[in-house]
Amino acid sequence: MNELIVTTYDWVPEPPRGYVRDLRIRWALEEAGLPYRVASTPFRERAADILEHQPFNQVPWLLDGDQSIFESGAILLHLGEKSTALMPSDPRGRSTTTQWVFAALNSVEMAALPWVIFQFSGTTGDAPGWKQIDAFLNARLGHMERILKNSEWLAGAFSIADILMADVLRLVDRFDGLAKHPACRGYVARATSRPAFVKAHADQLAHFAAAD
Ligand SMILES: N[C@@H](CCC(=O)N[C@@H](CS)C(=O)NCC(=O)O)C(=O)O
Repeated sequence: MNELIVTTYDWVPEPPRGYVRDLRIRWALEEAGLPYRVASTPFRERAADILEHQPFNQVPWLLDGDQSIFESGAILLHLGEKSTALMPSDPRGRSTTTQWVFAALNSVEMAALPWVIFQFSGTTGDAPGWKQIDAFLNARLGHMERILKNSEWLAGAFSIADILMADVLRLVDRFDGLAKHPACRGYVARATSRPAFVKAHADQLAHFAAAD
């Protein structure tokens, strides 16, 4: 098997630590027990070659031998092919997992991200657009609440879909956005108590702290 290398920044300021998206990749690799190493690219002065790997000048990307893959969702789908701990191997199970991967990114993260930007910038309350964004996210959370009341994981067994959905929801939880959605909150707690998440999270914090 090719060597798997996850690239993230060498350092980031405190607020995003524990939430930089290389965590999604580390988490999946830990769940699958696949060997990997982590490489760094400078955060402050972006390296010229970053755009060869990530066209939006961001992290993470994965090297699998001579193949370079960006977008955390695409990387997880790629890794899903390597382990049934991440994605079932039967066509029905794969399609179910894939639909929830897209739901996490395109239906929930799409609503969560603008909400989180308002929170990070401290401009909620009467700020123009806030009420609409808050209502948009809460409508999506209402549907996730109904689903998660009856399901431990999204696609039957734990999968890459749960890595993405739980990672999206835990950023909302950071700003107490799940207070009215106890099933979503329970799901985040369930996912983030998994040993693979705990290790991935601790490893990311240690990686950035080592560069302080
Ligand atoms: N859709 C991309 C988003 C990547 C992304 O937002 N990366 C952040 C870190 S989590 C980043 O590099 N931010 C710095 C920047 O945008 O300059 C993915 O899921 O991989």
